[in-house]
Parts: sequence; structure tokens; C-alpha cells
Amino acid sequence: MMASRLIELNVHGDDRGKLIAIEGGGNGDSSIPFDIKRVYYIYDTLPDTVRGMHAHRSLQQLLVCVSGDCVVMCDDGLIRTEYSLNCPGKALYISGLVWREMRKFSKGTVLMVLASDYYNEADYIRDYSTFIKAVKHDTRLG
Ligand code: T46
Repeated sequence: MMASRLIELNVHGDDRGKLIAIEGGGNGDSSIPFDIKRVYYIYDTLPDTVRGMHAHRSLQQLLVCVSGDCVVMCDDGLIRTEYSLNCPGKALYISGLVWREMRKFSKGTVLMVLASDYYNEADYIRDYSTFIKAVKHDTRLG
């Protein structure tokens, strides 16, 4: 199944500051629909940089701008949606065949990504026409 949607994370705030906890699977605080196997973060990006430009065959991910902001465009082969990730309490969940492009990084942005699996180049589709063929194939099977 292909999907992208925003998830509001639970913010614990008091006069010392704020804290957000993300738990994989389960029913805990700001729990997400997969077990976390990998965490990586993107930083030191230039404002006119475009990253991503690929889809994944089966990976699930949660994207959070823990500092700064950026825009993530998600394309499911039919509809393109732009998400503005502009606070640490807002997360973007992406599952399955979704073409993603990240752009408009503000200075000092740190984009943290939680992933459902280890890094595997074979899970990437880096060519847009191959992505569209995969979506059509998937839709036929579904
Ligand atoms: C995604 C978006 C949101 C690794 O060696 N291990 C890793 O876990 C990752 C994610 C990347 N790499 C290497 C592969 C490349 O040589 O780091 C280099 C940069 O990766 P890439 O060009 O794929 O980075 P982005 O920012 O275009 O895409 C990344 C993720 O790869 C991708 O899964 O969905 O962030």
C-alpha cells in the first residue's frame, strides 16, 4: 500500500523546555506503525538543493524536521501532495511506492528520518518512469 500522511507527535512541555518521544510499533507515546531499524539525519543542505527524487518499493519512513524546515513533495503516481515540515512536533509518514522530493531547506535544517529497515539500494526506484510502471503493476495486483 502506498501512502503519505502527517502525524502530530505528542509534545511534553514544561518550563524547562520540550520533549518528544517516538516509539516504534505498539501503543506508546507517539507510536508509529512500524518497528524502527534505522535512523539517519540530513543536515548542512543548501537552500536550492533538491534531495530524494526516488521511491521505495517497501520501506516505511517517518520524516521530522527536528530543526529548521523544508518541503517534501510526495507523488503516489496519481496525486502530488506538498507537505511543509516546519516544527519538531509534525512528522511525515511515508509508506511504500511514493516518489519523494525534499526541497526549500532553511539554513540549519536537520531532517531526521526513522526507517523500518536497513539501508538497501535494491529497495530504491531512482527512475521516474520505472516508478510509474511499478505503481501501475501494483494497482493491477491490488
Ligand atoms: C529517503 C529520503 C527521505 C547510506 O549509506 N545509508 C543510508 O541509510 C542512507 C539513507 C543513505 N546512504 C548513502 C547512500 C548515498 O551514497 O548516503 C548517500 C546519500 O543518500 P541519498 O542520495 O539516497 O539521500 P537522499 O537525501 O536523496 O534520500 C534519503 C534516503 O536515501 C531515502 O531513503 O527516502 O532521504
